[in-house]
Amino acid sequence: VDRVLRGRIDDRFSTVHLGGLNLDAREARGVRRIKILGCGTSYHAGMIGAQMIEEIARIPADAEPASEFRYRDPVVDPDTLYVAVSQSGETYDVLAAVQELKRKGARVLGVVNVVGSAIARETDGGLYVHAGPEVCVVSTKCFTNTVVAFALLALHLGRIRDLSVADGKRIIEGLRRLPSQIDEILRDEERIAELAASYAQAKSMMFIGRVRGYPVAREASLKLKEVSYIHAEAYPASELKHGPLALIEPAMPTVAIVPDDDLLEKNRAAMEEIKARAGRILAVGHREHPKADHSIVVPKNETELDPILLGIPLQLLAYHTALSLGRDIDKPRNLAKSVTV
Ligand code: F1P
Repeated sequence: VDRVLRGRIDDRFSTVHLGGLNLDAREARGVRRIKILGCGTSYHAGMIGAQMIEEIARIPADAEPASEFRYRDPVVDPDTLYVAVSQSGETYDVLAAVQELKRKGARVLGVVNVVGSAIARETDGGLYVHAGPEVCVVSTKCFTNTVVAFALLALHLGRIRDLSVADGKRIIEGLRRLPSQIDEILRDEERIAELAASYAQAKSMMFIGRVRGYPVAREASLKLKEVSYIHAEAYPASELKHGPLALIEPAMPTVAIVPDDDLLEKNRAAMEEIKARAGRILAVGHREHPKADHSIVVPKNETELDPILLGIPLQLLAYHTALSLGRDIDKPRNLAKSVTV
């Protein structure tokens, strides 16, 4: 990890690039803002990454779909570090955004899975996420690995800046616990499959989450759409009352991302609003939720790292929903493995 993060690009790596961040401590301290760009699942991983960078490194950060960014003649700020995210490294919208940024003199890093891909070659440095090949069209393990890569980036930047030694150690220990906690989630697969079969008849589903839970809700809804073709909407839980509550009724189940964090009470209140309108709720968090009809419980980690584990049962939920509907999960209709036009 340290080698990947600390290394500067070495000439030996120049044909594949991404040999390291290519950012020394002085440069890293000078970063005033981080802007993350990606499409689809990679955009959602970037949203989580932006939150981790804000929480752990205390650098203002946000994510935007690269497909929007490239068309709006963006103002490029020299103190902003841009990060392009892509599983395939070939997605044209991301590549075009990188080229536009480079043309305007920005420094762009990549967080990419496929070694030597076009985006990896165009960026000034960055991280390979080493998820291995994604054999199916939709990105799953790469999503998880990309979020872990962002946690490492946040930790690295935090350590160069003001992150305390104790917090750094706490996050490292949290990262070390992930593999066994992921195994624990995977052991729950049979129950998740049963839940998926019971929700698979829905015509439409709502996904809600607040702050760390919101990008997880977005990715879960995208995964469900992509492989099961069930219509799914994701909203920040606090936006429910600004309109989407009108959609809640018994035929519109809600998947609520409700981790044990400082927002738990607020999230419980959102579940009450849904129950008051006879909505069915599947809660995903760190405990059984009496207000929900069903709960999926994932192991608790450090709060900043919660999104990593919360996403995994939702990938399984989408997979088993699609399976129970007889969909071709590896080759969903109308989707390309990488969108190169
Ligand atoms: C981005 C992406 C995928 C999505 C689909 C189309 O790909 O939007 O997230 O599942 O395959 O492309 P990438 O830039 O991460 O390779």
